[in-house]
Amino acid sequence: MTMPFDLSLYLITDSGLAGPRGVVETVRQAITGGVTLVQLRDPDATTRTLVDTATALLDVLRPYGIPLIVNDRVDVALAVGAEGVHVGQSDMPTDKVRQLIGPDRILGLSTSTFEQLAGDDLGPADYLGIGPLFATSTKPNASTPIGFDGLAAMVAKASLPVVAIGGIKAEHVERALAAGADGVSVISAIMAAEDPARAARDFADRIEHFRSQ
Ligand code: 3NM
Repeated sequence: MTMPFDLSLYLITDSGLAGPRGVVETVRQAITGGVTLVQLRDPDATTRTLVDTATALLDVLRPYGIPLIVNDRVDVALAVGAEGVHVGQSDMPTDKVRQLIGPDRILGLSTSTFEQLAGDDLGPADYLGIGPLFATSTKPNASTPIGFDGLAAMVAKASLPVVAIGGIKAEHVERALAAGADGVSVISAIMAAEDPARAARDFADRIEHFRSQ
């Protein structure tokens, strides 16, 4: 059984956008604003840097009980004892990832088409990232944006919890959740914010407000 996790406000790291403040310090600040899940993502980093950053992130996240998900790198996740792995369509197939990480760790999968939503890869996954909701410069090779209507249509077909991703700002929270997403996944709007705690709190407040209605 996969350990419990909360997709509500899912922060993904970006070392470039964090700038001189650094990824670990940015995450440290952001979690005080209400982040519920953190993914270490740095496709260009060396393995050593990933291991060091993941270890430092675990030190920051563990006292809050916030799980750490490692993007793509199953080996790094296992080496540091992270709580999960997130893979894309061209990464390791989810059945192989599940074999390696065992039944308890969290496994996420990125999907951007209806065809992918119907694929065998969903079976071993615990949640889906669906996007991009909007065009984003953070992932230049992302697919065509799906918008709120596309998100709603895809969520309706999804058999797993969904986190929306791509170009999401705080003002999009209500419509993303109204489209059926279980949460929002954010890079630039928090990682590049002057005040990551305040930026995260803006998201978290809107999520709470939406759910209290
Ligand atoms: N994956 P920002 S969009 C990492 O559509 C990533 O699968 C996407 O960054 C997908 O919040 C994206 O700065 C980048 O737009 C999201």
